[in-house]
Amino acid sequence: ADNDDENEDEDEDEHATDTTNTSETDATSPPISVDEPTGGLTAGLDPVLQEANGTWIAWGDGDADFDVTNQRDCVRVPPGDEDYTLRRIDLSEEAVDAYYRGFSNRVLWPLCHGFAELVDERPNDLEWYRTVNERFAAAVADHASDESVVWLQDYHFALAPRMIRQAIPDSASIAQFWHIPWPAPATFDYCPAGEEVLEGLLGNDLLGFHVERYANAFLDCVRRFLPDATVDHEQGTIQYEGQITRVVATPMGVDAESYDQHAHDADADQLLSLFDRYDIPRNSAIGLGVDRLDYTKGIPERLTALERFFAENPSWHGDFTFIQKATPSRTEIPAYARHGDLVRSEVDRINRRFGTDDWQPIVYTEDYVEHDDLCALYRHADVMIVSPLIDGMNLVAQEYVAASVDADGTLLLSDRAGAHERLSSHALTIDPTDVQGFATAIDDALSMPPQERTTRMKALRSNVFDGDIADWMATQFDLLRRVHEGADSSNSA
Ligand code: GDG
Repeated sequence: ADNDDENEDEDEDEHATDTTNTSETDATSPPISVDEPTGGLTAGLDPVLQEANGTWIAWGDGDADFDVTNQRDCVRVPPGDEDYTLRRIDLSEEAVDAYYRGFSNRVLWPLCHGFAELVDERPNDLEWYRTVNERFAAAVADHASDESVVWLQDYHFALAPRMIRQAIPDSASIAQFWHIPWPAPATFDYCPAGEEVLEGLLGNDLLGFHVERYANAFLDCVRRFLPDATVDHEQGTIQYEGQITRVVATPMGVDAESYDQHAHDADADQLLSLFDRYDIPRNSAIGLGVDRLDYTKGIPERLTALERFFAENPSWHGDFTFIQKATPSRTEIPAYARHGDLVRSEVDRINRRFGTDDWQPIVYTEDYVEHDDLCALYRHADVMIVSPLIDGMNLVAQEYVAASVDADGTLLLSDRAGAHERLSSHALTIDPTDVQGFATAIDDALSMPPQERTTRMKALRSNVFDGDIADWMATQFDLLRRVHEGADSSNSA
């Protein structure tokens, strides 16, 4: 099911919680059609929910407005099998604006990414964030029993765990995965209701981050802002008001098999039609960037480095084309609107500077790219550039690797992405703000001997396949079970 309100990545905007053991049914349901997204968290959760006969609680609009039209908020899915319940929380436009575009994305998102200067809280945002967290907590309480496992996704639910803890039996397990970075105390200090946010998250039995750095920053913040909490950095545990929360780093993977399979299926004709669609000379080498249009993704810095590269390497004019797929995101928020304008004007300027009648150095598109086309682009991109200024993980880097079935491409990866901790040994590391170093790395990637390219990519591929989304999912539930049973005394996660 697609609960997405902005046609963004399904991973980020699920706003979902899951509980097991529901008996909810609706025998009078009219037929429901379900789009199954390929790869990503949604696809990963689906089999888990089916096996657990659980409940998926989410909000969303567009095609998912079955509850509004049919006056009900629970349906059994998937059609035909009806293994689990999808419960929809209907939010008013005012609620979405204040809770989602407000406190979540004007406050927590910039703050957690270290952009304190972009925090832009409006008067009702926090109150709506509380209200929506309460509504989700109440919905969880409706469905949960004392054997339930409750799993919350992301920063849209910082307050809900404590509310759920207060509403359901003590023996239920509550876990959360925080998909974005966690800031150092000096930055978190700017968080409105910062103590309430920390207390909310300490309702969890298990709190997961992508990398150790974020988990440690969370422990540091609790130590600094909740003096009554007992923080054990060694064990990664926090005791607060009688509750123990285990804080872990569990890097998320992608559905590597699926990207591999789709990339294998992408034949030469599909690639040629993409070259035609984007007006790229047939013999051009390809560089690729795939990002939400977000100020954290380092797109302007990437364009500056490409400009330097083209200025220094006229021999590549006409022979190397960079495709930037940018997905418009949160466009109602001024910082995003300004950022989009900046990116578009930079692309125009660079294309005017170097472009000819037959060739544009940068092909820029905001159109949605179908999954199989994306896999074809990944497979055939000679250079993939992932250059965030900061990023919780960055799945695109891993998707590129999983789809590089010919092992002949090179990944340029920012040292500020969580993914760098997994892939640094065989990617080319870049500092996104070092223009000259970045431009040189593009040149290095394009002129790398084929043998080295293949060696690097094969090593990256075994890393990505060894820690895929299924492993990640299994780790979450295994840890939660161990934590809940009190059997987990190591800090080796
Ligand atoms: C957050 C964190 C963390 C994009 N355009 C198209 C398309 N996409 C897909 C990509 C990828 C996803 O969007 C983007 O995922 P990222 O991980 O790169 O970034 P965020 O959206 O910021 O995600 C991030 C993630 O949560 C998971 O924890 O890694 O750090 O910020 O899957 O493929 N897919 C298709 N067409 C497009 O045009 N098919």
